[in-house]
Amino acid sequence: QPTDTTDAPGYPAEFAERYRAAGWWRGETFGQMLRERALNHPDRVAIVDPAGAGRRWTYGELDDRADRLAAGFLERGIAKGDRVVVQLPNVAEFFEVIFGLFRIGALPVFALPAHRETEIRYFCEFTEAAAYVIADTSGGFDYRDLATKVRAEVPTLRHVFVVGEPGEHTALADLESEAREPVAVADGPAPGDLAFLQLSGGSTGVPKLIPRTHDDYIYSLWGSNEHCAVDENSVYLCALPAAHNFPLSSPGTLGALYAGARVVLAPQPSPDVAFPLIEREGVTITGLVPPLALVWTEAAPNSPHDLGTLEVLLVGGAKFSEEAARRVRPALGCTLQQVFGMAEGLVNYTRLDDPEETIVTTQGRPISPDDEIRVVDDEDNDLPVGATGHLLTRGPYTIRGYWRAPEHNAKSFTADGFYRTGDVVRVTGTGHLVVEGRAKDQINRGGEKVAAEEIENHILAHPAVHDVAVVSMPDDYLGERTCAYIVLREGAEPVKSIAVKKFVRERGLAAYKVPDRVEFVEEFPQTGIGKVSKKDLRAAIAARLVTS
Ligand code: J2J
Repeated sequence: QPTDTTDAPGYPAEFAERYRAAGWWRGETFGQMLRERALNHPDRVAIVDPAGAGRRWTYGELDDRADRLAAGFLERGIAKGDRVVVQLPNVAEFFEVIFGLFRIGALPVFALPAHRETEIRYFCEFTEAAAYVIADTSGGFDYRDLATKVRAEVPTLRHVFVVGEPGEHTALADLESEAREPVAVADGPAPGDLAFLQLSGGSTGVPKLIPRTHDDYIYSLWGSNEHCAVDENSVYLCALPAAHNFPLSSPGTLGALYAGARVVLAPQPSPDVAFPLIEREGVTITGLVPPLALVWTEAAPNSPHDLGTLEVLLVGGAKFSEEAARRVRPALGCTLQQVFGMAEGLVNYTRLDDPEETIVTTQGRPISPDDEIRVVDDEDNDLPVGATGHLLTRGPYTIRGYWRAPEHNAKSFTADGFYRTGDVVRVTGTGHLVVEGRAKDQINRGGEKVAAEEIENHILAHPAVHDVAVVSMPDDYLGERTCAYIVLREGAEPVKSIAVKKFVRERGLAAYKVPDRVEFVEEFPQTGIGKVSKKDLRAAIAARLVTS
């Protein structure tokens, strides 16, 4: 059963055959994978959730819970192909929910805990979601109120399931207990079917959705496991938000579960929360974005906790400076593994046995021998090895198009199916990639991606604003932060920076999208062809930061 080509361009038959013949696509589904692990080692611990009194779910228990939830979803009329927006913090229920959905072939849509009304409403509306799964409260925020608002606005949204106290919605625990018959794996999705929709970092007005199949994503998991030496003895600490593609799949929680390893959930990535967990659970591998990796390397030498079990620290999501990279091994006593990945597919790792110089100066090389890499100029001409240019890629776990976005796909993919990553890279003689910059209109705020256009659209809604351009500005901690340059309407009353930030926040956006700084100007610098020159704006704000 092929991918539904009306929603998402699938892999052309010749490529699918090749990836299957090469052994990359193993013909497995997530539902089947968990069932097999549960049969082989039911009593091994799969998930450790230290929140509250602490919980340890074995593979047998996780499988059983996923089964009961799957049956519960079906009883409520949630069926194969339906979309379910999942917005949970790092709690064990995240895994029973997604495996319950995987098992019946319903598609989780992975929202982040930081998302607010505007984003959630969009995900629910655009995907015509049948259900929305939340925690009651987390990080001081009540998701039930958010769900009430969104439910009133989105007619397709028939159910809200709540981990914890349900309020006016349905408790996830009730859904589980009502269920009786386990769902047969055979009734679920086929390996070539979509498994879920992941969010793109994006550079457009609204985030694009990334359709991933069981076959392709599972390859990225076991491929990652091989390069990161994850096996059944590994203990993976999930310190970043679990739904993000990096901690989910590189090799992440799902890679660890594929290997029959143990997943430890950290409610927070800070050293005071994570270090005791590393010591107590014997964590061997984890993944961090660069700002957190810096915090960890600074905290480790003075920490009372023994981090001796930690073998590998993956760092990715944004460029990790060579200087910071050099500090990892001395401070943490483990191997740094740089990872340059994207939710659309391609993931690169430095190899554990690469020379130290390669580990600290490159962002790794692709998982698969069948990952095709092109580095091109502005006209799509291939550049010689070593030259810096646009990265295009195609391969056994890289999508061929976004979900329900044919117009955008025509721009983001070449006619022969290469994804235009928007990253500017060069390839070294050993085939390692070095990220040199970015051509997409995005700000990478320490791994959190902000699409300039999305924020610009919100700021444009302000009555005093005539025009706006959102650009990155350098930042010691996050690498980049956002700066909104604003031209006010003629005759408009002056507006304060803080009022602009408040305005954006009140439109119901994730806090990380609120501009860090606002600058008012009379007009924007122009490029030769009369477009706003963001390059000049970036240079202007960088210069101002140096002098102030
Ligand atoms: C520079 N830029 C990087 C790196 C990602 C593993 C790791 C990360 C992601 C991720 C992921 C970078 N150096 N080491 O999905 O599985 C920037 C690039 C890239 C974009 C993708 C994974 N690692 N980036 O970050 O979909 O610009 O995935 O195109 O969030 O992050 O962002 P995202």
